[in-house]
Amino acid sequence: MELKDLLGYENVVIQCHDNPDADALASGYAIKWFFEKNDKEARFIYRGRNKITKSNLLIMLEELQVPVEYVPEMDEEPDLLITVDCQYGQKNVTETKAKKIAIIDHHQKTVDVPELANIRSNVGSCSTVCWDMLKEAGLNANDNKELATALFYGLFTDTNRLSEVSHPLDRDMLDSLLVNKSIITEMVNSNLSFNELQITGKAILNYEYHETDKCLLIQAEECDPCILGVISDFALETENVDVVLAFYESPYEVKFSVRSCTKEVHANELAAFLADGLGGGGGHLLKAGGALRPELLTKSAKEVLEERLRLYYEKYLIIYAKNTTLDVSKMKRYDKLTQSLGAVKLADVFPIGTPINIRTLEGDVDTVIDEDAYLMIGVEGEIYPIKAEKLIRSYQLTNFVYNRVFEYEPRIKNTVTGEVKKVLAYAKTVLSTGNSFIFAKKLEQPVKIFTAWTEDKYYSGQVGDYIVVRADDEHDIYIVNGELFDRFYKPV
Ligand SMILES: [Mn+2]
Repeated sequence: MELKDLLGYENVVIQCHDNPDADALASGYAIKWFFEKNDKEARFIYRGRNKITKSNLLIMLEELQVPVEYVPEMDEEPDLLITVDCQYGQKNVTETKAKKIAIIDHHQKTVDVPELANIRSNVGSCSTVCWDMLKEAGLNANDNKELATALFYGLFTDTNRLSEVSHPLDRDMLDSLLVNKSIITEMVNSNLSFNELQITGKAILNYEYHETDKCLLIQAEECDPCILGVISDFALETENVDVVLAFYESPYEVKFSVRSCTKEVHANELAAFLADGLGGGGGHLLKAGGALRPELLTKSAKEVLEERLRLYYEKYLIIYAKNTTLDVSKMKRYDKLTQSLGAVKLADVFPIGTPINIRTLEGDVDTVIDEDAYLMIGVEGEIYPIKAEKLIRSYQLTNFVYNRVFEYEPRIKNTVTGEVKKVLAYAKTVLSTGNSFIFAKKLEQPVKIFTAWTEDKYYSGQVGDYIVVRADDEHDIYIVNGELFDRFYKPV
């Protein structure tokens, strides 16, 4: 769905979830502004039992002139109701009767999605979704500085002060918004109420320490999710604590934050594992967060999280490739098949000497373009820089166009001028040359492997994936996805 699909309706109401947070307010603000820019009226409302009282939000309403109305009782039945930062039918949004429903959100889908919907579950905030939709509609949020500041603050608060941002679209928005920093500072420093300060203290007093895993489990009362970030960041500083899981349970949601300071646990992987099938989780290696849907839990959130935490720690065998030699007599020998991949000569995109930022789903890389700099697009769509010499050694260059579909098409920014170009227009097909032999076997237990090249970051392999070692280098051990293995290798 695009925003222009919403212009054909007369009586339009935008509604965010009850007890709105900054992201919900910024999102409704953005959509209302879209209607204004198209010379149409739309009301932006929130409902439920409580009027906003949190001081950072009161500052936001006042200083950023958020045009929202509190409407506990609603008589009219609009032609179009757009719910933002929530999904019509969820418990946290008071039901408003309407002839047509549209949904703009970034949470996991929990309802039957109507035809008018844009739900992007992996994006950090609904503000980001709205910002992207405005852009698609030809509008620039920076033309309204209060709105731009509100959108920034929406992402800021929904991702624990940006520490849990992981989607490149969120980073695109952060790069582009012009914000009023002094208002942000003011809101950030009115973030905790005295009540929440107490919740923080009480939660920390009730920690549970799992000594073998050096893991701290902390349950808080229902609170603003940002408190979980405050609690877990602080608790992680304790000696002999490597991982912190802080959470609260409410009838509407279970929210949690994960922090890790050990290279053997990636916070984002643990968060995704905790929420698997019950909600969603993600973030960075060191900081992550997530949510569970209470209606899917058969026991208390605490029991579920404790059990999953234990399973997570029991699950993996850890391998340090540098000091490991696998017994190849128990493995089969394979030859690598020819693969077709993509490559981009960076000097085709911007002139030699240009400092650039390459943005992909996996993260950002900064580099300077030289004659030999290429970008590889791997079989699974992963992007990494490669030098001409290595490229030519292992691949045969062709002049064929390269095409594939990405969840987020990688883009390259000239960091001096700010000009951004997408990579596909410059990509050519390359073919891998065969003749490299490996030994491989299927994993019977999940592993975390620190390869010889990445001593501070591991790759996870699950049962059914393959563990592989190069025939000519016993320490070059890595994991290959089980579903893709047959496409890459043939037995010899
Ligand atoms: Mn949100």
